[in-house]
Amino acid sequence: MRLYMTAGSPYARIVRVEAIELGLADRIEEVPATLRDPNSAVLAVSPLGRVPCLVTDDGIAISDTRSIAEYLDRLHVGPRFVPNGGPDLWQERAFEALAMGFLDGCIFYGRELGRPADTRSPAIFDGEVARAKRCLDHFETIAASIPQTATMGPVTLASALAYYDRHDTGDDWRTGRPALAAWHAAMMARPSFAATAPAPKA
Ligand SMILES: N[C@@H](CCC(=O)N[C@@H](CS)C(=O)NCC(=O)O)C(=O)O
Repeated sequence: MRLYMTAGSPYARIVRVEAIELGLADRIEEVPATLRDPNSAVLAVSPLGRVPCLVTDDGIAISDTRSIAEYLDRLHVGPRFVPNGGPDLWQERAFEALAMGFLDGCIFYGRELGRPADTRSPAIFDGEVARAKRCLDHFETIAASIPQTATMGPVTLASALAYYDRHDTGDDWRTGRPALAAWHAAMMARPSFAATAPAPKA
């Protein structure tokens, strides 16, 4: 299998962490791609040009993090990475959706941050920052009950927070959110997160 990715993509990181946690990493060749580039390697396999994009051994190009996560999950025997049953299924799915929505919002404002200040849309930027802060406050209130497990929801939130660390708005999200900070530190200590950490920003 080939996984088109960038080292900095928090979405790609979710499935890269999963691959390590499930013992599948040696079956996956990581192919670095560029973004928003007409010459990007990923455009040879997907017109979307987004990462992650997994090309299966059957030649199917899957360009959606959750679908890739499910695909990889079915390649192994053992505890599920993507919960698909059990009494807590909808709680887990609801949490996962919040974590993914938080990540989507962070990407939105991270993109705005990357634009020259005088071309940013204050309404979009401020709205996304407000959304992120509401989510962070919510995650702080439930941090004690978020499992520190290699499963879809927790890995998504941990990857999103690591992205937030690199594209923050100038204020430290850990201030006033000690439970979430401790939870995140525990997740980041997993070898799978250490192995997928992007290079520090110059
Ligand atoms: N909903 C997609 C989002 C993937 C995504 O937006 N990836 C970013 C990199 S972090 C990307 O490829 N951006 C380039 C673009 O949108 O053209 C998923 O879950 O995989």
